[in-house]
Amino acid sequence: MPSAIPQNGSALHEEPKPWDPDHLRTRFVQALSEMYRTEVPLYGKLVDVVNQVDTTTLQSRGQSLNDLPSRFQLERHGAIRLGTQQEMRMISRLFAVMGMFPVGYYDLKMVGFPLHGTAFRPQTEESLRKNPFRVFTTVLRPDLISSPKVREMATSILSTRQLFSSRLIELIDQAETSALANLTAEDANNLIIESLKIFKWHSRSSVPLETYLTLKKEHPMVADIVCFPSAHINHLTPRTLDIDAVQAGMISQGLPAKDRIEGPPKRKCEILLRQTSFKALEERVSFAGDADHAIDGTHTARFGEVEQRGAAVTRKGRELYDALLAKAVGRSEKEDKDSDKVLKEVFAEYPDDWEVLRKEGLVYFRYRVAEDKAPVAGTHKLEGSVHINKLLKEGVVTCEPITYEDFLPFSAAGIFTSNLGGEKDGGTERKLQRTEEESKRSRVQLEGLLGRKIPSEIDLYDELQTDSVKECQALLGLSEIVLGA
Ligand code: OOG
Ligand code: NI
Repeated sequence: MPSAIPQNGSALHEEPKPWDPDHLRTRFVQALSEMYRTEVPLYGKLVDVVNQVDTTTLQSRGQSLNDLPSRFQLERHGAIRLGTQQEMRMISRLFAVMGMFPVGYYDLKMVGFPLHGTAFRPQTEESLRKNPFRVFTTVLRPDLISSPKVREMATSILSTRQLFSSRLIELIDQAETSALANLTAEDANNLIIESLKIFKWHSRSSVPLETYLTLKKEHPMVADIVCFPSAHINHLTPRTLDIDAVQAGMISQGLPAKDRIEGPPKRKCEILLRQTSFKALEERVSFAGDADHAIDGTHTARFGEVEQRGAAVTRKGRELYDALLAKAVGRSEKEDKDSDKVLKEVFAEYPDDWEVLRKEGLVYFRYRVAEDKAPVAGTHKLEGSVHINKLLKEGVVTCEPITYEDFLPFSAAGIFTSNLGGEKDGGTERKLQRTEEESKRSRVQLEGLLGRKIPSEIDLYDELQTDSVKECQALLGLSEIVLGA
């Protein structure tokens, strides 16, 4: 396994320590990506399409792949669905060893799934710069399964599942308690190998076909979670520079692309996240039959996804996004029009100019003292309290939008739904109305389980922006830099 990731100029050159969390995360995502490529060959094809598109996009800008910040070259996200609270607790301990911590609460009850979860991801600017790999991780909420019989069936099957090998648990214990220095490079290799087992696909179900069908009828997600011995990764998602070109590329190369891109429409100033996928394939599965006779069946779960990431928006920016999205969905349902066209029309209301987005407080920015200005800090004519607009105008400070590192539950639902194999007759889905109050309660439950508060992603972006302003303040020797109106 390669010990160093491809880096561009500014990156580290010394050999990272084997137990460095950022390094472990990078090795892990590389190994996971390799495994998924062999399990789902279409994912390999998708990665090829992304590389072609990005190369072409960069060429048109007079650049090559090597000019991209290193994080781009290995950037991915994945998703897993867990069955029990114990599994969630243990995965959070494993991810912490790889420098990934819960960010954001996602109540998927709002989109009709008996699940809730969080994104495990790096939180610091430095770790994100090295490798922002994140895993959208959900856990089943048996209380949301409407049939008592199915609920009992699901919990009893899950109660005997062992996702984590004893070697892995031992390594996690050690990483948490002893000085990391005591762990060797070989231990690190084992951690990766043992971790992959959690995410690996098993074509042999742990239940009889009849049980699978009962669970699937209740909700396909429940069957996907309960009937297999692992928490197979259900997709892996590379980042691209031009998702419209990847969508077209998938279609022209015969990949079963979903018909539309989720998220905001194409814009000059990309915000949040745009995603599309190729549809999950029907895979052969053998189910436990009578007297050791396996019965053949199929399961639809695993797919490949691609995303284009834009800027992180403020609370105000998010409210505007949610409101416009709801309006667009409502209009295209009512008017039965091409939803992409409606989306574009409705989003004309969302400013599409960085300067306006910044001044209106819709997007978060990372501020920096301009390179040639830092040495003269303190000697320039500015003192006391200065407005950021003045510093930007005079070229003392520069800014760039902060990248959105998280997820969008409505987009997730769009992707989920196109990958469920069309099952919609379940008992659970229709009943999942949720209230804000309930959502708060379930969030607290998940936090209790993880033993820590789940920060809101927006608060983290706010902090990054504020820290960058403070850094400028200190470098320029100002008492205050004023943001906002
Ligand atoms: C999670 C889907 C969420 C995304 O990109 O929005 C996600 C799942 O399918 O379990 O990965
Ligand atoms: Ni995804």
